[in-house]
Amino acid sequence: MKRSQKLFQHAQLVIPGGVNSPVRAFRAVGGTPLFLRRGKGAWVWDADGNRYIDYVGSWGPLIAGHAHPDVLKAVEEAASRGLSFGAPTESEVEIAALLCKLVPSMEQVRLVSSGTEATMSAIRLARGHTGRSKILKFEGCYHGHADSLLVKAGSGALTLGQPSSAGVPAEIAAQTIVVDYNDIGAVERAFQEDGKNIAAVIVEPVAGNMNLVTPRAGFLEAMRKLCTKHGTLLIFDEVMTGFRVALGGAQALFGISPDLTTLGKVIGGGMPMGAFGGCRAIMQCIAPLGPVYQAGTLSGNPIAVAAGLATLKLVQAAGFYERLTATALDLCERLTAAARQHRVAFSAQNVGGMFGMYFRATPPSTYAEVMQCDRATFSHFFHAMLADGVYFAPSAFEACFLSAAHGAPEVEKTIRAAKRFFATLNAPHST
Ligand code: KE4
Repeated sequence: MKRSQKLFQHAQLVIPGGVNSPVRAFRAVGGTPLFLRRGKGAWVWDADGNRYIDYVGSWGPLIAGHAHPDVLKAVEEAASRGLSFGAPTESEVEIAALLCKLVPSMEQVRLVSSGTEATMSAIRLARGHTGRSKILKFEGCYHGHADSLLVKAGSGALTLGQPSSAGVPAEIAAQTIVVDYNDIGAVERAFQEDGKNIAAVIVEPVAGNMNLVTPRAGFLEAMRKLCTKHGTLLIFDEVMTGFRVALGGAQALFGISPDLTTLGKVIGGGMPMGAFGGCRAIMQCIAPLGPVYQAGTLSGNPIAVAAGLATLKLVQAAGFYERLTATALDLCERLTAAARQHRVAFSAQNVGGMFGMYFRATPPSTYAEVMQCDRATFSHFFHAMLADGVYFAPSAFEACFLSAAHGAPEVEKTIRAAKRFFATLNAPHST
């Protein structure tokens, strides 16, 4: 028996579902989740010593590649001085100043330990600042697992077919208005009905939790105008897109300034880190200055900050995002061409260093279109590629991620494996 299978058997005795985050369980694609043991650059090795090109990258954080020497050196140096103090440290000021410089819509930022903490805190801040209770989110968008946001969520909630979680009181869910992504008319109607009660709109400026769905032209701009008109705070949840689609995130790509931004993943370089920030007038509402309470034992943890600072230094290198985007585009174009060669209904697209693949002739632009994708074929594709040494996200509802360490050899190997799979789909049946 493979070591991953043995480990999974044991894990299921002591951890619910054998995993510490549902999407890792391979429930959407079937089979036994890989237990990974090592990563280096674009590659990971499982508990049986098999190696794979990694297009998950810990769901986005490993944009510099696994075990980057600069990141490891920074972590080792910080760790040698102690792991945590529960007191302010110089490096927290350094990373806060850097985040505000790179994301100019933020005049101040508060560090936390996960994307969920960042969005949960941003929602509470928006409610405290506006005195309003309602929030508006989009079906298929995932903003972590805080109660108010687990309503028609994406990612693992969508993968498991439980978009609205048990355990969220109806009274809390009732404060969350959910409309279709890319449907600005629905947003306008929600504001007409309830605008004065909406504290915040929270949106993934590029959706990455119902697979990758890009905003239609004018969608984000219209939302910005509506929020300004109604005194509602616009929250860009850039936990995934921040430092992933561009140096300044999606807000830099689209030239739109949200009122609050949430960050995570890349800013921790693989260590637990999240952040939320905005203009000073709003951030002053946060304790200890203001009435909106928010706290965390390991917030701004020196080791996580060291990994984040080292990663943020690497992504500021000249041409970093141009190269990352070019590799992602090349991969998507060649996957699409290979599928077309074998008459397979498949499409792929990227935004910066994140990409989506769909067993559908064209990329979806709405949740309904995402649900039309052929999930069964995706599962076959996933396992065929895994057997060929390529590790994609184990769900048709997740985006995939490239690192700076992915290059021509990885793309070539991926395309060869994909061609082998596509060839099996419409192969003439041998009689
Ligand atoms: P975390 O609490 O998992 O650090 O961040 C929550 C979150 C918030 N906002 C966005 C846009 C996110 O994508 C996420 C988390 N993303 C998923 C991947 N789709 C994390 C993977 C997982 O849940 O294991």
